[in-house]
Amino acid sequence: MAGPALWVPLLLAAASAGRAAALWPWPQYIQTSDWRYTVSPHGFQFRYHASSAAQAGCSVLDEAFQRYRAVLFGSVALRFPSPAERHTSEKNSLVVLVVTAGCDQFPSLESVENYTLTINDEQCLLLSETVWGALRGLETFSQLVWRSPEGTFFINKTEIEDFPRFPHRGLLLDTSRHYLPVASILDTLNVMAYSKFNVFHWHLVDDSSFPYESFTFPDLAKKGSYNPATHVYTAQDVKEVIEYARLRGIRVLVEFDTPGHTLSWGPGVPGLLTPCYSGSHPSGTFGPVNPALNSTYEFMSTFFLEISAVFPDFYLHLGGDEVDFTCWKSNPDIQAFMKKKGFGEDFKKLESFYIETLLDIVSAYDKGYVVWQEVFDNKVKVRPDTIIQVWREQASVSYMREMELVTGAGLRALLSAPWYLNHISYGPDWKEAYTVEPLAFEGSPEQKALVIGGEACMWGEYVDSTNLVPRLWPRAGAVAERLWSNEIVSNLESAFKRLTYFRCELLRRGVQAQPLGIGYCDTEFE
Ligand code: CP6
Repeated sequence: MAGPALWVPLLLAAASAGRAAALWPWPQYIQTSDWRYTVSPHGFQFRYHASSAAQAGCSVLDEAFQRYRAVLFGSVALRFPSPAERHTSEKNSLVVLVVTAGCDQFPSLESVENYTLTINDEQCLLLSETVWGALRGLETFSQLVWRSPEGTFFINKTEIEDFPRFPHRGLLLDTSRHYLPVASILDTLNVMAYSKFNVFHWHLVDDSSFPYESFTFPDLAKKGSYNPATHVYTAQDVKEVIEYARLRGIRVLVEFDTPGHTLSWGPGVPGLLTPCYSGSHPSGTFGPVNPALNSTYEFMSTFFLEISAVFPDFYLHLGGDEVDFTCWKSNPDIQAFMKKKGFGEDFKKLESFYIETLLDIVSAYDKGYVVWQEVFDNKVKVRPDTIIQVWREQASVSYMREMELVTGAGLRALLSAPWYLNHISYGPDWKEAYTVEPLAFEGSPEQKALVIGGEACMWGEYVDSTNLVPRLWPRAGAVAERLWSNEIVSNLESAFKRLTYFRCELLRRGVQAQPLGIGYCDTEFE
């Protein structure tokens, strides 16, 4: 992990130079100075190094160059560079050298996001193993360029060597409790890239609505969405989200949560849900997916075959949370099935039977899976490469103890229990999210290595496109830095200054991020 010996991680001694002091998230190693260079927007270029494996035509980087040109100089009316500016264009550029191409691939859990950024008398050089690392470096570069009150652009002499602490840095959006327009999702992906998040966990459907337009089962959205004409994601929408995310180095981890949280599936798939009984008669209400019928598993096989093809990420999120047993208990067919299987009165065994069968189905499609912690708590037999997402905040078992238990069983873990952005309070609540230390549990180094990251969650019961942005930003940034930066980056004063600055930068970039406290932004109303 140690970088070149002369490099000091600047942690408490916040660099005074230029804007390096304001980077968010903070890089692993940085050395910066007061020495600065001017950057002229007119002649500035992003260029591929002659020995770069990626060259012009690399979609991921070509498009990133365009985006970052707009982020850097969008407010400047560009004119043709003067002869003097053309003369200096050699140096007035960021040269990008990527070691392995892979411009047409999708990012994955294994993607290497390391990069180094060198700004000195000779050059501005961004060096990375992959295009995904180059994207992270471009974002850092865009945060290093600053503008004097006179309007001149500068960048300070700087050396950065950077890489993420955790490979899975996710943000969950819930598009079932409220439909989120595709534009809201794309806007969120942009800001995720600004803060180096790399997984969009799409909690696509739930009890309230089924906005996913399935081509195998069109009735699901036709009968289960709020409005099949307006409140659905078409195949085209889904493609657009996946590609927009890819171009920003973000994976789309889609969740189809079963057997609970499935009421919206009922109208589109007759017989899928368990009819609840009151006494000896069906009450007319429905419970979780019916685990006692072969037809349920036939449906799931076909449905997840489609999902496996539509979503390119190796992982699917299969849910498995909060299964309410009341309806199962009331139903005589389920009772008979329990008896036949010898489950006794233990409905966790029934739940496990369902999940195990589902996991086998999905495994056969060459997909890995993430599940909520109940699947582990209820002792479901899972593949050793299963990822368990720890979400329960106020349980008999604390979330840190749960992390210990999950990793103790040799399974990989994701932490989200302390990171509910939908919860709000009056005050600087970003600090609670920021001060979480994901590895602060009792365990061996091998256990700690099984923590692959975490996710900030924005559950949608009280959130739609009207309040999503200020509720997400800049608070999600606190989680982003915890998952990217070194564990020792924990000084609250430095974080407050930098996050405040980051929030002002978000405003400048057109993101309606809420304030962290009393104050103002220099660039407001520009
Ligand atoms: N929706 C779904 C939710 C929650 C979960 N699943 C949830 C409930 C309470 C808290 C956090 C999350 N709103 N489908 C649990 C993963 Cl505190």
